[in-house]
Amino acid sequence: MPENHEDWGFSTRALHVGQGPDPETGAVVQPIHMATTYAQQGVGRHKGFEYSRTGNPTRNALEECLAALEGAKHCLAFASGLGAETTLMLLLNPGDHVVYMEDVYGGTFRLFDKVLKRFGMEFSAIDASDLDVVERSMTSRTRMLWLESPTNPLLRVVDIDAVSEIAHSHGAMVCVDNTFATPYLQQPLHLGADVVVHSATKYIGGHSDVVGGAVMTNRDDLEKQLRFHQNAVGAVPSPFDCWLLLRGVKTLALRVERQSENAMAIANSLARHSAVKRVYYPGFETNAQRAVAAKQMRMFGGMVSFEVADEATALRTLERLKIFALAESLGAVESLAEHPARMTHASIPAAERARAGVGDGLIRLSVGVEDVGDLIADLERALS
Ligand code: P1T
Repeated sequence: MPENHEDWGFSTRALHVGQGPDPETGAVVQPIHMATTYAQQGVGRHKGFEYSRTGNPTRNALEECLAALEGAKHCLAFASGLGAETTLMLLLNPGDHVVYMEDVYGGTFRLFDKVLKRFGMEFSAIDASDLDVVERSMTSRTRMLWLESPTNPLLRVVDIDAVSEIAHSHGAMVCVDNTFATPYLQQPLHLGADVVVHSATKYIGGHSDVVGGAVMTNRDDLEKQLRFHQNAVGAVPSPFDCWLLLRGVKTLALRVERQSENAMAIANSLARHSAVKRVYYPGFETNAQRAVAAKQMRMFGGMVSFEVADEATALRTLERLKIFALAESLGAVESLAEHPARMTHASIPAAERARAGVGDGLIRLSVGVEDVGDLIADLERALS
């Protein structure tokens, strides 16, 4: 790896950090190291690898590359976003209190509510876009503030810099799930966060063909504990999955630029449609945190949500789409559409969903890289 990669632009790092011509063969693409174990010259004398759960050269390459993209000192790769989240949360202890943004991915809520609460951790859901609410939610036992920004599915934006200052003044660490923004659009560690989490299944992979996760941090103390847990818990990605993620990430900037442009055009077109009650897009004038989004994001991202009259209208619209696939997940080159209340956020009880503002008439779009005119025409036809 070149030594001066800190000076490189984002895409140069995406293509070259952790990778590069193989010193033995000259291959310009990172090899897939499938070996589960490594021969030792004598007990404990080896070339840096012993057993593939503990360390694998293809995974190392991915971790180096993703660390460089997020502007982080350390990255640890996992078998899924939730594998990354679970391993991270195991740093906490029974009795520890976690404050989290109320509008998060349903699977994150399920992990907190149905799994970690059983082990004595306590969770409070808040609107972290309101700084007074963040301040009031901190207790002497609060160890972590957990954010998504933009959130899933309402695309609310949190001022990462401001909330990090509040959390740190109470001795709590800040974790940002940066899945929706991607490291290309937003780098939370530079805004004061202690840890970043990704579902790499989404924009990092980018092609709907690999499930993965990652945790990044600049803190050596956290890296040491996380590295221990990565091995002790074992939710590691396969070498082939690491290779697919490395291949996907090379075009992250290109894809996200096109997706952001397409999403902005779609948000504008939906806002003019008589069947649409409300559009949620961080770059949209109606978004209360547009100024914060503009301050901390390079562009506004490829996700758009909107409300139609009711559930029946939402389901009918989704079934009539032809280019947008009716599917969970997001961040891929092809456009996807889904119904959060019945799909990605169904694990959140109806009352809590309603409190967070995730209504039955809500549709979430993951805008791909297709020709935007075709996407707008698809939506208009489905809404007619
Ligand atoms: O699916 P997995 O790789 O385990 O990642 C979980 C996850 C974590 N964080 C955010 C913000 C996410 O959106 C997800 C997964 N989300 C979906 C599958 C979805 O359609 O929203």
